[in-house]
Amino acid sequence: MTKNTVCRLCSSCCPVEVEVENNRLVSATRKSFLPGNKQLVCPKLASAPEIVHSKKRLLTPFIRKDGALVESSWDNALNFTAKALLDTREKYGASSVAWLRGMAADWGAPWDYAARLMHAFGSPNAIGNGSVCHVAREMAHNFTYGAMTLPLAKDSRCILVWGKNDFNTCPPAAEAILHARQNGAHLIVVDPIKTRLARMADIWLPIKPGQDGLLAMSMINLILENNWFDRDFTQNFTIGLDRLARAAKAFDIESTAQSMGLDAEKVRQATRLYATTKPACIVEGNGLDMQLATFQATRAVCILRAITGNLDKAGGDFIPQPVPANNIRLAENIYEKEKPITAAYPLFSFFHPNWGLHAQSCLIDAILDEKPYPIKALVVQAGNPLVTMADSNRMEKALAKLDFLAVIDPFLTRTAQMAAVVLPACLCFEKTQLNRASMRNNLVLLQDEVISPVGQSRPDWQIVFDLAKKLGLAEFFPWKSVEEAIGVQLAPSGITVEALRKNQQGIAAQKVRFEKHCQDGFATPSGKVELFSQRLADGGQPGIPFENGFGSQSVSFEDELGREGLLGMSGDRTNYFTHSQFHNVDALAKRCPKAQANLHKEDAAERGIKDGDLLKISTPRGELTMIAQISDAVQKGCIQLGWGFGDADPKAGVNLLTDDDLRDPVTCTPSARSFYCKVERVEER
Ligand SMILES: Nc1nc2c(c(=O)[nH]1)N[C@H]1C(S)=C(S)[C@@H](COP(=O)(O)OP(=O)(O)OC[C@H]3O[C@@H](n4cnc5c(=O)[nH]c(N)nc54)[C@H](O)[C@@H]3O)O[C@H]1N2
Ligand SMILES: Nc1nc2c(c(=O)[nH]1)N[C@H]1C(S)=C(S)[C@@H](COP(=O)(O)OP(=O)(O)OC[C@H]3O[C@@H](n4cnc5c(=O)[nH]c(N)nc54)[C@H](O)[C@@H]3O)O[C@H]1N2
Ligand code: SF4
Ligand SMILES: [Mo]
Repeated sequence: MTKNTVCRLCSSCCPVEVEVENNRLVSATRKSFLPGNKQLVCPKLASAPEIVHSKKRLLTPFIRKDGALVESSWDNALNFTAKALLDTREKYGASSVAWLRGMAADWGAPWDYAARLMHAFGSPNAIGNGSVCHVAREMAHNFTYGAMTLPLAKDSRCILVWGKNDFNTCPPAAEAILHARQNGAHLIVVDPIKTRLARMADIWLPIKPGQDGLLAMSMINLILENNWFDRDFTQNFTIGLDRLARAAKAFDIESTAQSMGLDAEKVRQATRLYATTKPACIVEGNGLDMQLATFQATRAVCILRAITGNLDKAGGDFIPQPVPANNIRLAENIYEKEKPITAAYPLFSFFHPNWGLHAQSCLIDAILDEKPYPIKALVVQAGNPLVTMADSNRMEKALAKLDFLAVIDPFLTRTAQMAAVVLPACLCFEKTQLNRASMRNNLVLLQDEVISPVGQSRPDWQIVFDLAKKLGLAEFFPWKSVEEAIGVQLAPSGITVEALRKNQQGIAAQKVRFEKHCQDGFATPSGKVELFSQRLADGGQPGIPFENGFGSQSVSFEDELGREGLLGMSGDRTNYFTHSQFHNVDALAKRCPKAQANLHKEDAAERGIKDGDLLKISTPRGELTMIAQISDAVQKGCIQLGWGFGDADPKAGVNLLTDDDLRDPVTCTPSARSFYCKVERVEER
């Protein structure tokens, strides 16, 4: 039987059609606007049946007894968890209990339920991982023009891809770029790695990692000095142009090119092409995340969109039209009563009504250093922080120090192996939930249950509702089914679950409108695009990006290892895996069985390294081993370290090397993406 749902095996949230036989997933196909022979294939989706029906799935809850995890009934496991959380509240107060969600729960309403549960329990500390991902960038957009733009690449004439690798990480976005390219659109790529997109670009700017703020400010300067900006739009709809122009003068391309490792003339060409082709859009990605100046660098990129007049135009950068929905968190009440552990990052913590708290490194501070106060019990939902959070050794100490750890996951991850209770969660095809990714802009799609839960696993929503009952909080979860809860959330849109099941392509909530600012202004305090932000200045941050200079430190361990070391980069996200996930799936693992370190032939020769040698790579935080591969995609001086292998191979986790001490002052982002490291050969192939 053919059914429709949304795949959530990675954060791309693709609408898919699946074949189901006898309650087993048989195959799954991504829906695409391209004809079949031009569509990109997602290997993870192709392996969905193997992932879902894997022998490694957790089929029952587990409780730790005499040091070992033993099978348990749901009732016992939930009672055990509830008792631990209630005892902790009794002893140390409700705020000493925290909930951490990983990326498999973002864009998902189940995360709203977990936050609601924590708030009802009395703790403000429902924490997400957005400081290393999308939310830090979303804040920069928000502070510039009131919303995070969506690049309309498919209809664009010039696409500037900035730190995004869509062929591997988001096939629908890659298809949009391919389509535009076939229609003659220009393509510019800013990426230290020669990705597939970089190979097909008109201009590739192989920037040195962590220098994006320099490049964006240099481009702003070039655009203003050469009059390549949109005078009408800038005059009518922005504030702070003169101050921006003054600040940008410090970023003259002749003086910045060398630090970025770029050719000044090429930057000039790229800037001119981007600024003078209309409409143009910027597709930005995780390459801008995990930097010590993530916030300001992203804001500078946002300003490029504004001064070139591409905001909210067809083929430009669209200001989304979110679907109206009820916010079911209880946050307003809780933050007034209880300061969250992320309070040192107030601008980031409270900038958005839905996103909640994302300065995730604060959680580790609170466990280990008991600052601003101790966290004693933790529930981890849909994340594997032991592998994915910066500085794994520090993370491991923190997890070991907790009085209580519960993990909600479909698999026994390394994080789950440290837990007192493990609750088996369903994967995306086994549950119905609202998927908020499409709801950011107009469309409601139902992620619908297409097979029933594997083993005794339960959907996240049900685990939260059941735990609420055990905690005496049933009154906050009066809904008898997830459909009823979704009905409450969607009420303001007038869209119902019933209607969504009938309209499997989704339901649009409103008519698409361009250039909404002409009528409505922008959703910022001034109603304009804030090149200068008084809100930031009032919060003690530069009102114009890099107004006080670029700063001397942009990557970790430069002082310690900058001379002898190579610049380590966390990558590549291959399209076989999602972070630490699916390395346990044979069909995918055999495509890429071992973590590889890709490096330039000259760096390899200097160190006597050949293809296939075993390398030891170290920083002051720790060391790992990977297999050397000489690659023409990597610049001299850099080494690209395979990402996400730390669950399958504890010795190959990139975060063994990363630092969590230095952070972006606005978003608490550590530099987990780029860091100097020492590279040695330990064994010949
Ligand atoms: N297959 C797969 N798909 C995924 C995921 C996955 O793990 N696997 N993860 C999902 C998630 S949570 C996310 S956030 C997205 C991320 O998806 P993307 O945004 O595409 O992120 P990455 O592939 O990590 O990095 C994008 C590019 O940034 C480049 N880069 C690295 N450092 C820098 C830098 O300093 N400056 C610039 N300009 N570029 C740099 C990298 O070389 C890479 O080509 O993918 C999602 N989709
Ligand atoms: N050095 C470095 N660090 C990074 C990154 C990097 O590129 N370099 N990337 C960063 C980014 S962008 C992100 S988003 C984070 C990702 O960090 P995590 O969220 O920790 O990443 P995953 O390894 O994908 O872990 C997701 C977990 O959720 C489980 N899961 C899957 N589906 C479900 C579900 O429906 N319900 C539940 N309860 N569990 C489910 C999976 O089995 C898996 O264990 O890592 C960040 N850390
Ligand atoms: S890219 Fe693949 S794994 Fe990710 S949501 Fe889309 S179909 Fe699923
Ligand atoms: Mo992410």
